[in-house]
Amino acid sequence: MITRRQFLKSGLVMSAGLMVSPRIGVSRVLAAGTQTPLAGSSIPQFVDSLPNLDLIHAGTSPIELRMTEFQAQVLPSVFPHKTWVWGYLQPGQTTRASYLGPVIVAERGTPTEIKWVNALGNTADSEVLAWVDSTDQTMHWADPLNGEANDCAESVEPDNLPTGVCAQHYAGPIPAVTHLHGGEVPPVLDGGPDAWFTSDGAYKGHAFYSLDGAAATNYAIYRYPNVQEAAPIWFHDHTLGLTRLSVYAGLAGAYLITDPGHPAPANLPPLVPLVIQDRMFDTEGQLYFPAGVPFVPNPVHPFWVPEFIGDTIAVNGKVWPFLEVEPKRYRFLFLNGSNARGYEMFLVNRDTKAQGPALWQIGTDGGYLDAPVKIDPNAPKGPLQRLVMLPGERADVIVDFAGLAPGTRLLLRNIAKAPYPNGEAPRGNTTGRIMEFRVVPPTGPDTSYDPTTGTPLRAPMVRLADPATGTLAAGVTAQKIRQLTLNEVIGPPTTVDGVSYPGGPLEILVNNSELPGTPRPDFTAITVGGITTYYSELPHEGDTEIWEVVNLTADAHPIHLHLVQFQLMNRQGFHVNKYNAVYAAAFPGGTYAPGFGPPLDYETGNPQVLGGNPDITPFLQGPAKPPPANEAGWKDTIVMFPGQVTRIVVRWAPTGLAADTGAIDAFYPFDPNGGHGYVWHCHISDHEDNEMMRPTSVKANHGATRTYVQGTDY
Ligand SMILES: [Cu+2]
Repeated sequence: MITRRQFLKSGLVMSAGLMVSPRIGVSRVLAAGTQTPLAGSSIPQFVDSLPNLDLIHAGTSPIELRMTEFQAQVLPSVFPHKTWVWGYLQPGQTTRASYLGPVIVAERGTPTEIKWVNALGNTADSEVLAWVDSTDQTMHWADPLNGEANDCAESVEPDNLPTGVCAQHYAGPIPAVTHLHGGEVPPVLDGGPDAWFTSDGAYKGHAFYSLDGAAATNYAIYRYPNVQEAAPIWFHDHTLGLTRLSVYAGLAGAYLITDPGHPAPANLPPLVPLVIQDRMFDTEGQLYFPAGVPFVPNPVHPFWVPEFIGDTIAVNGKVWPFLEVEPKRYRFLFLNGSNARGYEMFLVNRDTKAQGPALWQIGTDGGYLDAPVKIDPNAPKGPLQRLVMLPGERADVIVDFAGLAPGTRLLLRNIAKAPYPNGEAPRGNTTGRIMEFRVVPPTGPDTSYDPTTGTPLRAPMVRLADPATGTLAAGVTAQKIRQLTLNEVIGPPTTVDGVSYPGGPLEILVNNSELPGTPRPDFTAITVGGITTYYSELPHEGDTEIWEVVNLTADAHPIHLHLVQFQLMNRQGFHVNKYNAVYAAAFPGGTYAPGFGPPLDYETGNPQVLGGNPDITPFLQGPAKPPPANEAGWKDTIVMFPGQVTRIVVRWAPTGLAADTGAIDAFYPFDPNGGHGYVWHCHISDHEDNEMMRPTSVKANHGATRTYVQGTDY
């Protein structure tokens, strides 16, 4: 009997063509087959109005949020079934209109203490079939029972794995952990993949933390410092190997940091969150998640799909809602909370087919832009024609409905292919539609902030990258340059019941390294809670680094770094085939070795830069393109296109520090250093769940050390 982990390794060898194709039996692998999919095209649209999300103004009192299973009317109310979902409920709540939320509004300078309670129960009691019937224990995942729940009888084993390798869905207490996405927080409050804890309080990941010092509980108390600039950040589940399913079940909400010291422009229209997520349903109205054959004949991970692409669009937890708007300005916070689907969005008049009005973007992941950026479907072809968002990204947007007659109906359209940008086009009548806006008579004049005036949105932001030139901004020095790759590991072709399938993805990697990494002389072993992880990105607090990420895969990936907001410097094409040949040849033995890490020594393999990869410079093609205006702000998640090098400037320090602050003088107001640290990863949750994630641990500032008192120093 070999372990799952060993088998994964053997699967990777197989991907290099050294083993024969596995035997796959369709009939019993269809674990999700107890559900009958409901075609998205059969669901009526624009029946219900957009749900309001619960709002919590965080003060100085602690907040409690309980991860709870409940039923919500996710499908249109004409549909006879409610949907079992998971959400963060407040004490006393047993249900809620939307699984999403709440929206927490916190003030900079006032910490927010949240008790995250895992009240999700046991898989045996859960009605969320999309979660229960899609977990894949062959993956590197939380595994609370240490494989005990994995002991399955031969008779129920999926046939597509060798005898002795068991791939039952998980049965046991449900693990969860909440990550504050975009938050500048100490590592113990990051809520990363190894900080999970189970609903029965009996099991925890090795990075578990609770402010009260509890060793193992069904809750974690985090006291967020709220020291960063105003920003529309959010929170969601981040459990190792389960994020795609737990967020799909509903675990996500928004967290808006406001800054009384640097107020927003006067009279911004009230903010309406628009959290966009694709979903699938079964004929009973329950969430459906395709897992395993025949979707992906995967010889390594039988229940994992490389990208979940749903046939239905939900906004704020409601399938195809409408929103009544007066002919005036509205402010929308767009958040792509999907697993894998990207969106290219614009408004169109349903009756006249005229495109518009324009979307005026006023903010990005990390806060306000300096000035509004017009995204206009009638503009010349280019990046400012449509609002492009991959999972994890936010866009703060003003739309002016003025001049539209009551009764006008506008569609929010999506034309992004999935997977982005070269996959299948969305269907015009289903996934090409996000929601409808209906104009109603005005109730008064509009005195709100007008983005067309160009009135600055803020004191000019600190610039690490110069958006005009696509280079480092004046006064900025980079202490390190890392050149890192994005890799997709493709398995061998398979034949299922006489049908041939091309090899599909087995796992997706950053810098060809799995999350835990492998022992190498150029990786640093850090052991926390008895678990050793091999780190390669160990930045110093205060340092500014340029990350040049070379996308060797066929798809775009939204790459997300924890702790920091960074800036996009530029994007540049490269000759993929020529580079790939040199890249593969650089591995020991001269052929690409999945999961090996970079082919060369991380520190010294490329004398120019860190990362351990053959230098990309000789293979670059065309000019380095500066960021489009709406991406030239603080970002924590950025789209990295296939066939391109995406260069970002990452300063391991707060965003507000002047650009010319010396590295030895740049500190967080809390201790970001040491220990288990953070992660950086692809925000396609199907990818991050399958190894497209690496640890980072911040090392002490090169300069003067400071004494922090963890938990009370902010
Ligand atoms: Cu990805």
